[in-house]
This record gives sequence, C-alpha cells and structure tokens, in this order.
Amino acid sequence: MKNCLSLVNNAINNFQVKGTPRGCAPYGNGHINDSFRLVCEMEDGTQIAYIVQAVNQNVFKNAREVMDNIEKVTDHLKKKISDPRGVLTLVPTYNGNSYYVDKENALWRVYLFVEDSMCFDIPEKTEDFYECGVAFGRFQRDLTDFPAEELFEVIPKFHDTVKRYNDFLKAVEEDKVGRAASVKEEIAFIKERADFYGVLADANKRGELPIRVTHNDTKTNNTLLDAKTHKALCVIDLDTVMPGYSVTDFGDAIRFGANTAAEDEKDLTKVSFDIGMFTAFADGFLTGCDGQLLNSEIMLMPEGAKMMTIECGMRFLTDYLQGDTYFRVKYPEHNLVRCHTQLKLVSDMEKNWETMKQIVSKYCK
Ligand code: ADP
Ligand code: GN1
Ligand code: MG
Repeated sequence: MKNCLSLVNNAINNFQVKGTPRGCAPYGNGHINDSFRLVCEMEDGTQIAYIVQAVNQNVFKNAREVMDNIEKVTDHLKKKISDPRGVLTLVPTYNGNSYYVDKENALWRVYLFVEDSMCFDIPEKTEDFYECGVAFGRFQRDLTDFPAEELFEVIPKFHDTVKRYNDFLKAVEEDKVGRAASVKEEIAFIKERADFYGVLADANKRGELPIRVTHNDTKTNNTLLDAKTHKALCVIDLDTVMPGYSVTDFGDAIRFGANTAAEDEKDLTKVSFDIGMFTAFADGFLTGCDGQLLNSEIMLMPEGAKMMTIECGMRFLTDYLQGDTYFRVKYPEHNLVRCHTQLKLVSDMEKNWETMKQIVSKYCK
C-alpha cells in the first residue's frame, strides 16, 4: 500500500480530524474522485479512520455547490436516521466549512469512515443486491419531503438522454481522434434506438413521472452494507444528488448490478442481463421506497433500466470518440470495451422486456 500521507497532509491539517495521522492509502474503485483512507491514532492508542477525497473539478465545475447539496441532504437524512453509520458525516474545517481549496485549486473534503462496512464492486448474490436496493429505496423515501428545487443541478442535464444522444451525434460528426470509422456497428446500434431516448421526458410531461430528489450514480459500490450481516447501511457518493426521476436511480443500479460480468469485461460471452438480480433489486428498492412511488413510475422501471444502460453505453462511446477525456481509462480501448458491455446488456433487456414489465407490475397498488 502506497503511503500518501505527504500528499493529503497539507489538506487534512485544515480539517477537524482527531488524533495523529499514521497512515494513508488510495481507497475504493471510483472513476471520478481521488479517495484515500486516512488512519489517525488517538492518545489512548485507539484508531479513527477517515475518507479524504479530492473532488474532480473537471467533472464537477461547481464543486462548492456540490458540497452545498451534500450538506443539505445529509442534514435532512440525519433528522430521520439515528444510526451514525446510516448517513455520511462530513468533518468540518477549522473555519466550519465542509471543504478546503488548496493552492493548486484542488477541493478537498473529509468524511468519517463508516466502520465495519463493505461495498460490492460487483454484487454476486441476489440477497446482497436486494440490500443495495433497500439502501437506495430508503434514500428515496427519506428524501421524499425534501424540496428537490433547493438542490443545485451540479451537472446540468446529467441524465437527459436526448441531450446525451445529441452530444454523441456531435462526437461522431466531429470524429476528433479519428476513431469513428472503427465503431460503425456501435454507432448504428445507438442510432437505431433514437425513438426511445425521449420516453421518460414524455412521461414526465404527462404527469406520470414526477421530479424527485435522486442520487444519479446508483452503482452498488455507492452503498455501504454492514460487513458482518450484509444489511443495508448507508448511501454514499452524494456528488450527483440532484432533481431527477426515481426510475433512473433504479435503472442505473440495474445497469451495473444485474450484469453477470464487470462493466469493463472484455469477453462479451460473460456479459448478460441477469433477470434474477433485476427481480431482487426491484424488490429491495420498492421495499425501501415504502409506498412512495406512483404506479406509473413503477411501470416505467424497465424503461429506466434500459435508458440508463444505453445512455451509459453512448457516454462511453462519446468519450472514446473524443479521446478519453472524461472517464478514467487504464488502456486505450477501455471506454470502447465498457460501451460493448452496455450495448450487450441493452440487447438482453430487449429480449426480457415482457418479463421485466410483469415483475414490476406485481408491485402496483
Ligand atoms: P467516486 O465518486 O470516485 O466513486 P466515492 O465517494 O464513491 O467516490 O468513494 C469511493 C469508494 O470509497 C467507495 O466506493 C467506498 O468503497 C469508499 N468510501 C467512500 N466513502 C466512504 C465512507 N464514508 N466510509 C467507508 N468507505 C467509504
Ligand atoms: C462514474 O464516480 P463513479 O465511478 O461512481 C459516472 C457515472 C457513470 C459511471 C460508470 C459523475 O461514476 O455517471 O455511470 O462512472 N459519474 C459521473 O461507471 O459522471
Ligand atoms: Mg462512487
């Protein structure tokens, strides 16, 4: 483990962290921020751990507003959740702020490390995925009475798939790094489904899909489960909390967790849509939501799943076409490999469409 105390030292000196810093290492598998686990030693020899993060200001142009949203949401959740491990806790700076901007203009924040917790980069059991669903469902339930319009739209039109599609078309047209000719099939696959991209916005206009407070990045590694019992504990990674649709939160989780392989699996024979995992997550999510969703929203959950999957596929391909400037890549074809897994999942979902609709219909009141 690389000790990166010197890297974070300057930043953490500004925060009300307790004890003496003893060790620090990169932590987790996020694509966006730089996260470190910092361990401090108290005078009595006990240890206290923190998550120290440098927020990616390339992605989050309004990092201060991101922090403002996180403060509002965690304050609201703390009124409802008594378990200290059930909500993220920001450690303030000595000035009482929730973040610190260093000389290089990096924005730092510190959370208490949620002890005895774990998260799944890829959930294997339906029971575990169910618990992730419970966590995101409760998050939805507990924020139902929070006025969504008070939240800053930190990445405007983040899950506006029509806009994402137009951005994709522009990237194809511009072909900045000369890759378009090599991905004709993928481009055609995305273009063939152009009629689909507006269905959630249309349902919203008809009053069937209300704007709510949503998380917008509902991968399983953004929920913490109890390390021993694997019961839902806490929703993390609140950077993209914004007004949005419940079904996109549901759908993004399915896109990620109902895949039988990793998001960047190269062997597509390993990648398929697992309907058992879909069922488990739907059950957990709707249990957690506790009756807050309209029947019309419940019936749009399959659309949410397909929308988030094809949207993510086109985002990966867009980034590939633009020369990999957004998502962190480990090798030149990484974004293309990710795109392929998403498109394979979309095809599988289309084959399972009627079953998906039947499964969610059982939850309508
Ligand atoms: P990113 O936006 O880069 O995904 P996250 O906020 O999700 O960043 O953090 C990355 C990882 O760090 C998470 O997947 C989780 O494993 C871990 N993590 C983040 N916050 C905490 C916390 N407060 N307690 C324990 N682990 C955490
Ligand atoms: C990014 O931060 P992380 O790794 O949880 C991305 C999501 C994508 C996801 C794909 C702010 O999430 O929208 O679905 O990668 N977050 C942002 O893995 O763009
Ligand atoms: Mg994350």
